Amino acid sequence: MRVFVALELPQKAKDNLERSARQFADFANGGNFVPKENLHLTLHFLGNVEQSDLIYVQSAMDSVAGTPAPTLAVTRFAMQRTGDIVWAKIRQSEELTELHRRLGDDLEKNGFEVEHRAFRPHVTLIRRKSFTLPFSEVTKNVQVFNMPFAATRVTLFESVFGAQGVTYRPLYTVELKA
Ligand code: 2AM
Repeated sequence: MRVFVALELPQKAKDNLERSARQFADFANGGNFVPKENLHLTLHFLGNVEQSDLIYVQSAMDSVAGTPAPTLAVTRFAMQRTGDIVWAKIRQSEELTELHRRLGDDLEKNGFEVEHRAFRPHVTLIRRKSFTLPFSEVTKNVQVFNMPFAATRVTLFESVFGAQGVTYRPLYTVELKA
């Protein structure tokens, strides 16, 4: 199964991102807007993992349970390097960096491969975007709701591909200390 570990976003944060996404939609020719309920911040993408190995992911997650919850805030909207994905960039913080590092270390100890390139915290909003104006013009019309919020839930999700597109099925959650 295709799995990843992510920070869940509080409902209010998802509502605000959805409000920005609706403003992007006014300038869109197409593109896949991520459904509000799918919005998340990936900490570690694991790819295909056998169901019987999920316990080792869970035990790595247990090692970060109760550690400080990062305070997140959207800094701006940006295009990912490939140019067809719109991200909400999330401000780096010590708690977030530390959570990402600790979880990565424990996943590696448990035998999983994690990416070592720089961690760029983001929430993907739109895939295969296509706008009627240059992106720099579009963003002038999109409000950034930058009120900080605590992300207290680290969840292991399975990506499930179905007729309705992709859905993320939560398999296991640990709580952080707010
Ligand atoms: P993205 O939002 O930047 O696309 C579920 O697909 C989650 O896993 C998404 O957050 C996605 O990141 C991330 N993901 C998917 N494939 C990935 C890969 N090959 N490397 C890193 N992250 C990936």
